[in-house]
Amino acid sequence: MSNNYSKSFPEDFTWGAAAAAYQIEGAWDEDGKGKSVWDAYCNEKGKIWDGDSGRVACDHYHRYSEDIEIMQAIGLQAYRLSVSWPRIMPEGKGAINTKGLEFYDRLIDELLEAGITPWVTLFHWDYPLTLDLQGGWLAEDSPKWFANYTEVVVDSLSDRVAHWITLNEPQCFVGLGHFVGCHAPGHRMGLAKALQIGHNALLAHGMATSIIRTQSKLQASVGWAPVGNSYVPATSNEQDRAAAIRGMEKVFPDSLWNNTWWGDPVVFGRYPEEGIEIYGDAMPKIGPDDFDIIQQPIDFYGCNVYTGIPCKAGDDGEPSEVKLPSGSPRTLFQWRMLPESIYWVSTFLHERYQLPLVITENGLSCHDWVCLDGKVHDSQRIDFMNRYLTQLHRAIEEGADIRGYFQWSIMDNFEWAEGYKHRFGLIHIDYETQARTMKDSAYWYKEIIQGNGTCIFNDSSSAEAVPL
Ligand code: PNW
Repeated sequence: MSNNYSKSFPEDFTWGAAAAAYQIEGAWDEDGKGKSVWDAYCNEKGKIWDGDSGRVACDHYHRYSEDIEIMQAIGLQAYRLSVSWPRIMPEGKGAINTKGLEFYDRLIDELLEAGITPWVTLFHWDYPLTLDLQGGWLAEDSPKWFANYTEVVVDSLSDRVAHWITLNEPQCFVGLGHFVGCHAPGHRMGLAKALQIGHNALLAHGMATSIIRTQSKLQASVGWAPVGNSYVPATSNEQDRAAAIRGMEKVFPDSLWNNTWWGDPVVFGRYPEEGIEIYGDAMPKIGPDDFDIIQQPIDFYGCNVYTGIPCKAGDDGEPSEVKLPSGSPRTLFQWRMLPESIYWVSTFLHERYQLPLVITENGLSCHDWVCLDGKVHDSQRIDFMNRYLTQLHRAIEEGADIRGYFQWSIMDNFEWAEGYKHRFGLIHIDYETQARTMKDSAYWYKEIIQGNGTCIFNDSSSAEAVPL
C-alpha cells in the first residue's frame, strides 16, 4: 500500500514563475531601444552556443498578451519580470525612451487585468552598452547611474507595482561577466577590480532600495535575488551538518560564488571578517558612508537555487566535496539534481538573516520537444519540482519563513552563453514558428497552485534523488 500524504503551504504563500527581459523579449533594436552588453557580446564569435543571441528570443515584446493569457491559464499568482535598462534609457542615463516605458506599462496593465501580481526586477544583466564603454560597473558613478534609472522606473510603474527586486545574482554578473569572462560584457578584470565592481553593485542595490522605499506610490516590498550557494551534508551526523553550514557561510578565496560576501553587507552593513582577511589587498575601496547606503532595510531576501554541493566534514571541519555515484542525476547543464539543496540553503539564509525568504528562481533545464500528440511530456520537470517543493516544505515545517516560490522559467528562453540549447520553461517555444505549447509541467503546476501545494507524493518520489 502506498503511504500517500498531502501537504499544503502557508495560506498567503505566493506561487509564481519568472523570466528576464533579454532572455525573452527580442525586439533588440525596436522602438528606440539602446544596445545592452549582451547585444554586443552575442555578436562576438564563439561566445554563445550555436552563435545565437537574444535578438528575437521568444518575441515576447510583441507576443506578451498571448503569454499573459497562458500565465492566466496556468493560474499563476505572480510573475517576476525584469525591465531592460537600455530599452527605457538607450544610453543608460539621460534621455528616456517613452516607447520603451510604454511597453512595460502595457505589460503591467495586462498582468493586473489577468489577476497576476507583477514582481519587477530592475537589473537582470542587460547593462547599457554605452555605460559599459564609460567604465561600466567599475566607474565610480555607476551606483548613481543605477539610482537614476531606478527613479525613472519607479516613477513610471510604482502606481501599479508593489514588489521589487533590485539586482539579480551579483555572483553571476560580477563573477561570470567581469571576472571569469564567460558572460557579457566578457571582462576578465582580476579579483581587485571584480570586488570593486561588486561593491559598486551593492551600493547600487542600497540606493535603489531607498529610492523605491521613499518614492513608490504604492506601499513597496523590496528585496534582491542573489544565487544561494547550497551545501548538502552527505550524512546526518553533526560534523557533516556543521560542515555544510560552514560551506554556506564561507568566503572562497578565488571565487565570488558565495552567500555571505554579498548578503552580510546588505543585511548587517559589513563584509564578513573572513572575506576581508582572505581578499587582503584586493579589498574594494570603501567610503565612510558606504555601508549606510548599502544596508537598507529589505522586506524579503530572495534566493535563486538550482543545485548544491554534497559534502562531508574534512579533518579541519571544512566542507569537503563528496563524489556522487556515477550516473547520479544531473540537469542538462550538468548541475547535480539535489532536492535537499533548497532545504539547506533556505534554512541557512533564514537563520543567518532572519528575514522573510522568497525563492526567486528554481527550475530544471533539459531537452523538451512537442510529441506527435501535440503535447510536451516533461515528466522529469514535474519530478524535479515535486522533489524540490517537498524539501522547501520541509524547511517551512521546521520554521523557515518562506513567502513564495518562483519557478524558472515561465517559458523556454535564451539561456545566456548556452543559447537555446537549454529549455527551462513551463511553456515550450518553437523558435521557428514562435508557437507556444503548455508542457505537462505547466498543467501540473496549475494543480499545485490551485491546491496551495497540496501535492500528493508517494513513498518513492519523496525519497532523496541522490543516494548520498
Ligand atoms: C540564473 N549555477 O543563473 C539566472 O538568474 C537566469 O537568468 C538563468 O536563466 C537561470 O539561472 C538558469 O541558468 C544561474 O551555477 C547561473 O548554479 C548559474 C547557476 C545558477 C543560476
